Amino acid sequence: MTETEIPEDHPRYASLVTRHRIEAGVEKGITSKQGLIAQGRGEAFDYLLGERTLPSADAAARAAAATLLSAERPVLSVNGNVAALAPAETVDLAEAVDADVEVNLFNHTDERARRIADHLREHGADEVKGLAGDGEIPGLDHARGTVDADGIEAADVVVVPLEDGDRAEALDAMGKTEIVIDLNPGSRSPRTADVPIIDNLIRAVPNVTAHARDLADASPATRRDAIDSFDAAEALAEAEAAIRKGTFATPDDEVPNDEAADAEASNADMVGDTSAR
Ligand code: PTJ
Repeated sequence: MTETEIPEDHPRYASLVTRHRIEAGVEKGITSKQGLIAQGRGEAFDYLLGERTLPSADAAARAAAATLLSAERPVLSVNGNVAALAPAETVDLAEAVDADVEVNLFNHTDERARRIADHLREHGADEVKGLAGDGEIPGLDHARGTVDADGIEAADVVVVPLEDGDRAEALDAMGKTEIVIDLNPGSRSPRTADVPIIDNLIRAVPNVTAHARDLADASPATRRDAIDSFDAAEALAEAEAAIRKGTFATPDDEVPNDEAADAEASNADMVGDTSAR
């Protein structure tokens, strides 16, 4: 069954389309085989979250939009999963916030980087960085630390969806403001982020774009408020509470505040010990 053959009224339509995009990404040579495993992991968390955008993830998306609009040199980092799942949506976001797009791979090969750049151009990108590889993220081995000198190395704000924890920490050590999109609130990357968006990439990227369009003509004070009123620790705790509630969650369920507080206080077990991630 191809993507277009999936019946739109199927109860798990979005999830099935997502799987097809990742499969097609592997077949096209833009997504790594490990990307399939990462997708399965993300899907499990999304299922437990009720496959919906939590209010705290929406607030994070708004804070992310305001942060990007206020940045001097914002960059959107694109890996093999992002390229397969949301190429046009990533290009739209880059346009909305005037950001560069840079291919940045965990399992780097020149061939895959070139294919991803071509794929992004097919989806409307004018310029794609990440092929020069003349910069570095200090503290990481060569392949994982290679970036463009006038891209991620020079950026003040970086969006890193589905990022590896080591690289998220290394970018943080460089003083970057990091916006991480990841479905696992216990993962090191969102815990390192200034703005963690605990949501599926396919919902989060268009949502940040929508907030950016809404905030485009807003006053500096309104943008500042979107950033300052967002609390990263609370957002992580709300997502964790929703996951603890698990498969009983429905799209209309609210996560009561006391559950979010309990989750923050106990910070244990299911998504708790993040030291090895
Ligand atoms: O293309 P490359 O070489 O750069 O590799 C990219 C992957 C994603 C394979 C690589 O970075 C990797 O192995 O990532 P991890 O360590 O498996 O982490 C992936 C994280 O993304 C996990 O925390 C997943 O829960 C999360 N995730 C997976 N799919 C999605 C997601 N988060 C948001 N939206 C998704 N669709």
